[in-house]
Amino acid sequence: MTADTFPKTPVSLLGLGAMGTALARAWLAAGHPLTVWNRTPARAEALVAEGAEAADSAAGAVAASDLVVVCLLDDDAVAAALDGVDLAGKDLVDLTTTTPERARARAAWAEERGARLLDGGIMAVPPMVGVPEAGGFVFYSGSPEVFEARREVLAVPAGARYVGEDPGFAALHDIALLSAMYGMFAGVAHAFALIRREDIDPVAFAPLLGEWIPAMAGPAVRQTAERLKSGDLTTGVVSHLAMQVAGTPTFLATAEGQGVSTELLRPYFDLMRRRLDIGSGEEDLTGVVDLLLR
Ligand code: FVH
Repeated sequence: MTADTFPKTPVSLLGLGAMGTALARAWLAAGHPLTVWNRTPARAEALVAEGAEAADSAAGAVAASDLVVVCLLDDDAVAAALDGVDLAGKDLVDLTTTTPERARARAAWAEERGARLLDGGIMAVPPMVGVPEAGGFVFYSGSPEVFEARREVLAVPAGARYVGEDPGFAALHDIALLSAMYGMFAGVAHAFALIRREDIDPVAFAPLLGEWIPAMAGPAVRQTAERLKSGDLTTGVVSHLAMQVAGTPTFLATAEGQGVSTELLRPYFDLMRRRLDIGSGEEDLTGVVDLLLR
């Protein structure tokens, strides 16, 4: 039997929004028998034409396969869709974005109903799904048995990365990476605002920014992790905290001069100043991390 003729795992998928539809197409393209359900049934029509079975209820979709994937707007939608549905014996994979606390509660809820839960955090946008070279992936946490048993089918839409038995860890990794992304988006917005009123072509400016961010981010992420682990915030520092804090008035003055709000910059600069007040000017910026802990 070759990989092409090996029996494919049946999948039931609840939720046919932008992400659910992309997931569905990836599993259909890989030849997995797919049963779909969506609150608004019309969204299933195109997928039925492509080979999916449409269930007329969430319970019907769940009954159709041992592997049930849920990708809905939020955890309230998951609760609404699965209310009263018999989950006994099912492997439930919840790809809905949620908090670590709610993922843990959902795992306990599933266990009470006789199901094993694997929570997932999708690190991709819909056009990246089913396109391995796009680099998208999904964090998974929760039942290691479900991950091992379902790894192959879960890896069809995007790379599958297991981050631990704690069902909250996939959501935590997801939100941590997305939080860093929003910090990056904030910096990009401020940079474009600075040049906005000048005779500078934003399209010509973009590659400068696009090369600068990864050049700085890679080493900064690695060094921050190493310093957090070792507790050594000063050895080998090339851009000292004291120097960086001394430079902050220049950034604020430039923003003011360009008629740009400093509201995105100030909170971070305030943290740098607070760290300098209680730490050492010879540190790098790692000390800011623990200032955020409450
Ligand atoms: N799209 C993206 O870029 C991101 C990428 C990273 C991961 N997210 C998360 O994926 C979840 C689903 O996102 P989505 O893009 O598919 O979202 P929508 O297109 O808005 O579709 C929402 C689906 O949820 C259904 N739904 C909403 N409320 C309920 C409810 N009370 N009961 C049952 N279903 C519900 C909705 O159904 P309908 O409106 O078509 O009837 C859609 O199927 C999400 O957690 C992202 O954070 C996507």
